[in-house]
Amino acid sequence: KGVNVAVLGATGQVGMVMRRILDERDFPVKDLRFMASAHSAGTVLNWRGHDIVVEDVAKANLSGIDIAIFSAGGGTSKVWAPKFAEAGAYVIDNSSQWRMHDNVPLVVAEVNPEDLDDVPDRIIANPNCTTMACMPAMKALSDAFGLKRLIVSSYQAVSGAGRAGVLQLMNEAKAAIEQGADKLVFDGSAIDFPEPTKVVRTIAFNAVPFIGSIVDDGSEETDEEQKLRNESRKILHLPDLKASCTCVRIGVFTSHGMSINAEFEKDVTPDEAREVLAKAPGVVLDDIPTPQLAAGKDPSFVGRIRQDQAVDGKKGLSMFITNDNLRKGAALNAIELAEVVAKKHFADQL
Ligand code: 11C
Repeated sequence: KGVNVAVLGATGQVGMVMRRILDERDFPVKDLRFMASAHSAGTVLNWRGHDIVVEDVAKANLSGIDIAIFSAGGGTSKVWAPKFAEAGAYVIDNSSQWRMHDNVPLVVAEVNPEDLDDVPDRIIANPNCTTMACMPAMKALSDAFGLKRLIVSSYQAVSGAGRAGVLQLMNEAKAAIEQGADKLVFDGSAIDFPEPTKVVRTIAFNAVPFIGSIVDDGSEETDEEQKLRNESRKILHLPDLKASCTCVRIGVFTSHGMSINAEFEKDVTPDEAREVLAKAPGVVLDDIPTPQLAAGKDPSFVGRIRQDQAVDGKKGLSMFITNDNLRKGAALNAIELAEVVAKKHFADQL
């Protein structure tokens, strides 16, 4: 009994969290295969007491896989998602490669699961972690008050840039502590930091307003900034939603934070918003929601809800949201989508 699952990108940071969550949620696995590029193939990973050898995806036999969960980057996904789908698997992809394709549903499990009713190409996309963090709260508020406009500033963790981002923060923080970090109080160049290896500027004790790459459309936005607008429109079924985002990396290991100014069709007070959010799936209210509070947990923590004083009347709210970018922002939502697919398409195997 159960479904045959493959995880592509199993040795990466998100892959590791996927392996952990498949176990934690007791996903109905019949056979589990781990795959990666040739570089990581041959690694042995333990899952529930069994050693599983990571297969080189280029040499793997793709037949018999029911659900493949990918977290291996857009380039890998572009090549391999259609091949896995052709071999009969439903592919749940964590990269940005397929998110905006018409035939590919882009789904947050508690927000728009109905979009999984039609999966014409057998490829399903998992949203970007910044979008994911905002969606459960924005969906609930939008249903109640009619969301019109979103202005978001992100405070993103280094694990969003992969293990290399984590190591950069570690190495820079160590160098700063060894040299007397508080010299930075009076002189930003007082510490001899190692050359940045992943985040484009020093990230320890710093904030870097640049994530992803500049889009070649004249907007001077980064692709990370555009994802929030484009993905929110698709997930919330609000094609005309006005949205703009400034994405900033900060020296936090895990959990992205989002400062949000949202404008609505109807009047809404902070108390009314809290009442709606208290009932919203995937949302937990907290007075001072911090990334450390969210790291290792599932919900989006929402707090500091205020009337937005820059919007006339009572049609605007300001708030802060934080969510674990590796769990709900990546691995957890992918596995929640796999659970829906398993129930819908492989019910006879469960
Ligand atoms: C970051 N959000 O924090 C990015 C990582 O489109 O899936 C994930 C990028 C994506 O750098």
